[in-house]
Amino acid sequence: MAYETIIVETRGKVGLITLNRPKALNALNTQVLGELLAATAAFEADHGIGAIVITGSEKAFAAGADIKEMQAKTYVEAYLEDFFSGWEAFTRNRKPMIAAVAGYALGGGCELAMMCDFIIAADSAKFGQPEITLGVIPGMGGSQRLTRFVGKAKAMDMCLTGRMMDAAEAERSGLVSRVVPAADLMEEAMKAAAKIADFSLPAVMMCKEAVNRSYEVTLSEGLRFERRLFHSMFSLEDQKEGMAAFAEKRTANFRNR
Ligand code: CO8
Repeated sequence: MAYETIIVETRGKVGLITLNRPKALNALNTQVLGELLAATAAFEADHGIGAIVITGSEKAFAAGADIKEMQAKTYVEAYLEDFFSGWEAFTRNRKPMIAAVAGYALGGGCELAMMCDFIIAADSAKFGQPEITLGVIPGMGGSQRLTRFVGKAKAMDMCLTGRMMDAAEAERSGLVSRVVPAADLMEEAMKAAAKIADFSLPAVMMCKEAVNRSYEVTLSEGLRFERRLFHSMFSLEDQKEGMAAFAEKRTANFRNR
């Protein structure tokens, strides 16, 4: 597929997607969503890919949903087309996705970053849910995911005032996993992705599934789910290899990666 709003590359076992609408600060429109879904689906189907990195530009990861595209929509249009429900499909990707964020991650941009499995931020990153300034509220999960990640106080503050959080505050608040100098962002994100991609793919995918489950169910159900997955792993060749390699003091040579 020829992409117009994203750049798709493969670096070793890592799939790299760069949002590429520089004139609109990578605003997320219907075309971007369609292309992101197609690109991630292709990486999902490619057994050579073990992790995905999604990034934007130095100035903006993404400055939100495309305001100009949605501005004139009526309620009926938004409802009938279930506007932006496609993002739910994006979150069903099973391989790990890292958001490498520099510059603005606002509105849908912040929400896209939160749909990834973790966020590595450049020290230039700015996160925000400024929808309130447009007379609306977050519509791609911001009110729900941000609250789970940073807690009610910060989420209310961000969503009600529309203020931005810098990278240091985002790290303190648990929104991002690490902050790195802007110049090192891509190297760090690609290194993290390559490391993940070098592990056993079924173990990595089950690990992602288990952590995500903790957001959906009670602790006892989550623990049960984790244990069932854990038990099932004793059927993996990679479990035998990983544990044998430890005992033999050598590097594991996982078959499924
Ligand atoms: N949508 C469309 N175009 C945008 C967007 C956007 N979100 N953000 C920036 N642009 C465009 C600008 O219009 C401008 O275009 P042009 O050159 O043609 O005028 C170009 O990008 C550059 O932007 P600026 O000149 O504004 O650049 P600045 O450096 O001065 O400012 C900012 C950068 C602060 C990021 C500023 O662009 C800004 O405030 N952008 C909007 C941020 C925002 O409000 N985002 C939230 C959008 S709403 C949203 O995401 C809701 C998601 C849920 C919807 C789900 C529905 C079901």
